[in-house]
Amino acid sequence: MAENYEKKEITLAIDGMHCEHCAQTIEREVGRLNGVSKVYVILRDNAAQVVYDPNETSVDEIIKTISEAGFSAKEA
Ligand SMILES: [Cu+2]
Repeated sequence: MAENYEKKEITLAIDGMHCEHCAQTIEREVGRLNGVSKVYVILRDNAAQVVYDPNETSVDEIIKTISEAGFSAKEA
């Protein structure tokens, strides 16, 4: 583990989820990003909690990944 390892947690508001499958797609795609250590999607709140290392990825990259999966996201 790098010495400059950091953890940040963000909550994103997600638009476009219809079912548990959508939630799982987001969890899988965001979970694939380098630096993401935890992603938890709450379907009924249209929200996602992500724990990530800002040295390895960024909120912009996480949001872009969610858009590429077919949903829209913004910081809550
Ligand atoms: Cu769905």
